[in-house]
Amino acid sequence: MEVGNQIRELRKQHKISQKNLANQIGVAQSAIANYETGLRTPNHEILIKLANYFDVSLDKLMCRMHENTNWHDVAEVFFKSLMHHDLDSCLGMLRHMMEKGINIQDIYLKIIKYALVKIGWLWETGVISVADEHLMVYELEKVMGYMQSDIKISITKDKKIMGLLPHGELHEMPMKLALDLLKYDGYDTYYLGRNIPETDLIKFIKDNEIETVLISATMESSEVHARSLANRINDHIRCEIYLGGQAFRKLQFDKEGISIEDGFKIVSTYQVLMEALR
Ligand code: B12
Repeated sequence: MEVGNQIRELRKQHKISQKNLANQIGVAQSAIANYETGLRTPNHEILIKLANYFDVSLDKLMCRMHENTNWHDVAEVFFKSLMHHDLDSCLGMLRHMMEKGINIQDIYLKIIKYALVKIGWLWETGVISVADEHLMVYELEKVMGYMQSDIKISITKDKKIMGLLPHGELHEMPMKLALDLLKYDGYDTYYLGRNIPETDLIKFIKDNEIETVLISATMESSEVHARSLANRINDHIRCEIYLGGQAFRKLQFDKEGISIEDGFKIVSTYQVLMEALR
């Protein structure tokens, strides 16, 4: 059941009209009507007011969490707060989910990734400007940072993992998402970005005893640079190298979601990488 249907159900159970409910919550009657028909999704603040008024948990109001989570609704509410640059609500939602024991991988891949893809879609369709796109991505990264400072991260796995971007690639978020997830999973991770002089890069790998290098390529034009970066690292030092990202989406993967090439592997998803590292 979607959040709108749930609001209607609860309103009927409490035998209250849309108008009265709107007065109690401090919104217009049309807002309640729009929530109920699914035309609009209430923001985090309104959801809390509704949950308090009906005396139900947010989980119940949103017909979720865990296995029954209605991820689309949750992701939409989060996205709406981000659109309004309401970072407190964004963070509040993520904190609430973590308190409820929702796993961090779901939060990243179903809420944060959803927001990134939706930002891209709104930009592509001309709904938001490049300026809005940049600001929202920046704010999203800030929310991810705050969230991290809330969690006690401990290194439990004896493997150091470094993340790089190929030459010309500006899409950092996919790599940062992967490294955060690995960090939450107990790996020691390092993000170095792009254009590190080769000698410095090799020295860093040696000095820090990095065992695994990840390279994320989003733009089609980055595919060739990602492969050449992997080959150049291989020329100097032996370490596991995994490539991933949208640039490889047309590649034929084996049934495990991996494509094995000379000196490195290309993986189709984060989950496949996590499995491969185990
Ligand atoms: C944010 C964003 C930007 C930001 C990046 C900011 C930052 N700090 O990262 C900025 C504004 C810089 C930007 C710039 C551009 N962008 Co842009 N951008 C996006 C957007 C909206 C989100 C990207 C993202 O983070 N997605 C979320 C991640 C988590 O999902 P993902 O990329 O699919 O990654 C998944 C897997 O591939 C995998 N994965 C990814 N990397 C790795 C690595 C490993 C090792 C593993 C295991 C897995 C893995 O895991 C992820 C989770 O499932 C996308 C829209 C979209 N649909 O993705 C466009 C998008 C990627 N951008 C696009 C374009 C065209 C551009 C520009 C050319 C725009 C322009 N005209 O200037 C420039 C080019 C920049 C450059 N040279 O790299 C196109 C790319 C088309 C293509 N594939 O060739 C997209 C798809 C938008 C579109 N539909 O047109 N962009």
